[in-house]
Parts: sequence; structure tokens; C-alpha cells
Amino acid sequence: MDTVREIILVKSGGEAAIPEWRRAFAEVVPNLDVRWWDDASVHPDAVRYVLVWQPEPGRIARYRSLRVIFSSGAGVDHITCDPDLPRYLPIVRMASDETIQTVCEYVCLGVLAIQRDLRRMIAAQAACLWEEFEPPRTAFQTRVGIMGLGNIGASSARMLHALGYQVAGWARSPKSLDGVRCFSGVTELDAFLTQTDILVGLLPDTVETRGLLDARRIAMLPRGAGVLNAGRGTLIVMPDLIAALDAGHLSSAFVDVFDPEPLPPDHPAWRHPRITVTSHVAAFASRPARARHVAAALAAYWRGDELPHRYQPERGY
Ligand code: OXD
Repeated sequence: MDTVREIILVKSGGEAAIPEWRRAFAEVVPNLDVRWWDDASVHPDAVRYVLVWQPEPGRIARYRSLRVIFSSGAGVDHITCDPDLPRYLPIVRMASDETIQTVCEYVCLGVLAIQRDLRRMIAAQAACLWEEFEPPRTAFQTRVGIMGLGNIGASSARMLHALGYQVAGWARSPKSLDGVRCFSGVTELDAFLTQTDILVGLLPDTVETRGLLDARRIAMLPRGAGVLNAGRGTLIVMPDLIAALDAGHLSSAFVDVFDPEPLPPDHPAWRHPRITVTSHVAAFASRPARARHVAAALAAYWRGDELPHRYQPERGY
């Protein structure tokens, strides 16, 4: 391993987070010099790595000696949307153990909320109403369909399976996962949707996923189905989702990601009685967990191995 302290610029959590990033990196890669994104004393040619969330367009192109871009989030669209991004640079997705765990927790939270009709319980409390009601079905009788079977989708499938749900999954290309009925490609999407009581969106934003869940596909879900989205907001045509809720075709939705974000204050989703809106909070990883993930990727890079969790432009994630 190189003994020179190589510079990593960090734009994640603001300047106030830098001392914690330094402590976290010192534990796992002590030879890394951790600097704040806007540290004026850093010469651009000295920057070897960046760890970023929503870097300003044009900024990364300034670092001519940059070797690897680390995304501080699970997705990379906040980086690849930069028209000036040098396309040859490798980008590593954040897939820390805590990132995966927290999204899976969110998925279970939302699926349970939809299945047990948590919104109805909250509404009853708000009205001081002692309302006893039965859930229409148990987890054993509920078919959950996960769109996106990467690390997060596969782990979510395992957790949901452990809760008793019948789990299916849909991915771009064929997959095989224990206990999960797998569907793939656009040709199998309709069949997957018709057998899904609660749909879980965990897809990245790509040309192929944009607008995939439109009125026609939402109509393929059985009447009374619920929808959860924790991938990217571009997956769902929101007016179509709202129309399906208003028409009673869908029972409820639990949504963490929107297009655009932040969700504008006048967006109907905020006040819709059947939509739970959360503010892109599904994935959360502590700085030490993210530093460990970066350190493991750097160790592979320094050994000359393939970078793990590398973004593949031809796939779009
Ligand atoms: C993301 C994240 O990429 O929150 O969505 O990590």
C-alpha cells in the first residue's frame, strides 16, 4: 500500500462532519488525508479520490489526477447527471452493511404499514376513535413483489420472507434467489405485477426504469394492492399512482423518493390520505460504516483487483 498520504475530498454531511469523517477513516485507512470539499489549500491536481453526495456539475472534471469517485449514497445518479463528468472515471456505489440494513428496515416498515393499514390506525387516533378492525390478510397470504434484485433487493427479500410474506422479485436479467419467485425482463413484468399485492420499488434511475410504473402497469396490480417506492422517484408516474389511489384500485402507497426532490410543498402527495410521504430517508449509514466500505474498495483498488460495487454505465447502475 502507498505510504504517501493521498487526498480524499469529502462532500457529504457538510464541513461540520469532517472531523467525524477523519476519525472514521483514521480507523480503517490511516494513510488517507481527508479534506473538506471546499478546502482552498488543496491543489486540484493533488486530489486522488472524492466521496460525494450531489457534487456541483463541472466540479469533478477539475481534478485531473482523480482516480476513483465514491458515492456517499446507494445511487449514483446524483453524480452521473453532471454533463461534464469525465466518463472514464470509476464510480463506486455505497453498499455499506448499514446502507443495506437500513433500506431493508424501511422496506419492512412500509410493507407492514401497508398490510396492517397503519394510516387507518393513525387516523383513528387523530379522531380519538376506538376503531377495532381486522387486517384483510396476514403476511402469509400477502404476495410482495420487489422490483430490483441487487444487494438491497435480495436482502429485503430475505427479511420479508422471514416475516412470513410470499416474496417474488423482478429484475432486468434473470436471477435466482432462495425462496423468491424470480421474474425478469419487460416480457415478464405484467405477469409479475398481476401476482403482487404489495409492490416494492428498489430500482435505480435509468433510461429503462423511468416511467415504468404508469397507469397501464399500475392497473395490472390486483385491486387493493399497495405500492412502496424506495429506489428512485422516476420509476412511478405520480399522477397515475394518485389516480389509481383515488379510484380505489390501490389501497395505499408508502413513498420515500420523488422526482423532483425535495417534493414541492404544493404536491398533492403531501396531503393525500392514502400516501405516506417520507423525505428520502430509507438509506442511512453512519460515517464509520461508510468509511469502512470506502476502505475495503480502496484496498481492492490498491491491490489491483476489480473495484467492488462499481457503477456500470452500460447497465445504468
Ligand atoms: C440514495 C441514498 O442513493 O439515499 O438514494 O443513499
